[in-house]
Amino acid sequence: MAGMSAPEPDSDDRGGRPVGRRIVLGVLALGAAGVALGARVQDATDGALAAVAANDPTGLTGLLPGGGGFRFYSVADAIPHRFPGDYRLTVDGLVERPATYTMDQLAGMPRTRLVRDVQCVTGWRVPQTAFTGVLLSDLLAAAGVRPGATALRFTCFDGVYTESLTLEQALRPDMLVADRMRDEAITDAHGGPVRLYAAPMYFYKSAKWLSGITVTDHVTPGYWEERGYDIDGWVGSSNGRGDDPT
Ligand SMILES: Nc1nc2c(c(=O)[nH]1)N[C@H]1C(S)=C(S)[C@@H](COP(=O)(O)O)O[C@H]1N2
Ligand SMILES: [Mo]
Repeated sequence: MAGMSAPEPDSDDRGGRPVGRRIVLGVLALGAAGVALGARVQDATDGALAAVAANDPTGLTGLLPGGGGFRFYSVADAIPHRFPGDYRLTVDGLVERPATYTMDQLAGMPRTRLVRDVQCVTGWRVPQTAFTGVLLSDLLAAAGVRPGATALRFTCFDGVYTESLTLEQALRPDMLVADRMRDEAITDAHGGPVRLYAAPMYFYKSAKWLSGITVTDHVTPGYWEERGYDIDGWVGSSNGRGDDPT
């Protein structure tokens, strides 16, 4: 990782997840009698997690680290929430037709479902995870990319996180603006109602709580890229890792 000392995108010892941790512990205390709570809650067995989830009217077990193999992560202090009816995605910058999309409008566009391994740059992997949504290339075609455009900048309604892609990367058929994950609405914790899903790249590229796409004439490094991670986050050939890009 280029020898840098930045905090890792998923380290548990940063200050950025107190709310998530408190909720997780609360949920476990509520329903998981018999689960030995070690320092790492993700060590809880799948069976125990399933038992908790079955008795969880709040749905908050979706936040459990290790639930389905995912680790919840956010650099913001809290999990932002947006009701689907209030959600808007703006597309602007170097385009002929700037636009604002509602969830219904996104749902009405051509849909793509991708099933790939989710791979975090810190090593955890979730095999064969389905994401469904609208191809970035379709949104760009609708907007009409103007000459001189070379990159995209993504902003999030957590107010903190940003991401980037080159225009060439964004036009690939495996770059999605996703509104479904594992064939369900994306939960708040996983970046719902809409997140980016950059399938061929490490998961830090997949900005959660996506609110804006701005087409630009230069790449603006994203949140973790400012902190030392590769801008071109290809699984297997970036960040000094050799993961199998399945
Ligand atoms: N807005 C936002 N998007 C984000 C992050 C974040 O902190 N904030 N973390 C990234 C990282 S490092 C990973 S591994 C994934 C985690 O997604 P998950 O919480 O759905 O597992 O989201 C990525 N997108
Ligand atoms: Mo990550």
